[in-house]
Amino acid sequence: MDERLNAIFELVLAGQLKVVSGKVQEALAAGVPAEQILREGMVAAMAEVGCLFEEGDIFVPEMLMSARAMQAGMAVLKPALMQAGAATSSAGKVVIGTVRGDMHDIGKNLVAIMLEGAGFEVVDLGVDVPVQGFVEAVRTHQPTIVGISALLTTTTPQIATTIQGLADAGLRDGLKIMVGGAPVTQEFADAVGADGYAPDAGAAARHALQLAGASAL
Ligand code: B1M
Repeated sequence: MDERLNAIFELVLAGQLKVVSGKVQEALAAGVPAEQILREGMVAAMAEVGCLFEEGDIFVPEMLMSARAMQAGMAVLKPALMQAGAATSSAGKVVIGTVRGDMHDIGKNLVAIMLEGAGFEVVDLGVDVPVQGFVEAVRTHQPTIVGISALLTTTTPQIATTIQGLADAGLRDGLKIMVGGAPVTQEFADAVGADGYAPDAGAAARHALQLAGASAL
């Protein structure tokens, strides 16, 4: 691995919030593509953090430090990632959030960045969003797409509850729903009646463009 990417990987892994931004900036200035920094430096480090946590080698505070370091790096990468999408016209509006009971937002934030890069106006509801939060946001913002994220096996059922809540509120017709998050699969998305599923942020932006195109027909 490129030594700059390796340094970013190690800094995110060690939760070195203060130095990671500078290293990401250096890598960008040296011509390393933003997408590669994200994938090989930062996302790979978070996957390693997950493994270490699972094995009991690190605990929640360390996981949180790594998450903060990743977010600091993402802030530096954001303009370059959005430029890679290079949208010129508005693709529509997306309301996005992480479900009730779930505090994970790094993946959702990345999806939001890529959606903005693809030309969507994004209304980010944050984390721990109750069904009623999605319902009210759809009433207020009238989006083309609702994006629902969940990272825990214990919170994925909330995706189904949220989709049902939108239907019960009479908001499901004409609304496209896209779901994602590490434990979410295409099979799960089909089973809960979502219109779309994406395994990562880049795929989410491409899929959202397809869904918005279909909804405009
Ligand atoms: Co948590 N956590 N965590 N955690 N955490 C996981 C998810 C876990 C897999 C770690 C592990 O054990 N290996 C595990 C879940 C196990 C399970 O459910 N099967 C876990 C656990 C157990 C927990 C706690 C319960 C720990 C505890 O307290 N004992 C606790 C729960 C808190 C809660 O939510 N109620 C907890 C807490 C935390 C922190 C707060 C410390 C922190 C989150 C900080 C934050 O997000 N601001 C944290 C972190 C950092 C992780 C890991 C290490 C990294 C997650 C991440 O950011 N990945 C994670 C391990 C792992 O994922 N391997 C873990 C990087 C990110 C870019 O990927 O989020 O997958 P991801 O997003 C991707 C795709 O999934 C997809 O695109 C994204 C970008 O490519 N995607 C979408 C996501 N949303 C999408 C939406 C879409 C489309 C695609 O459409 C709308």
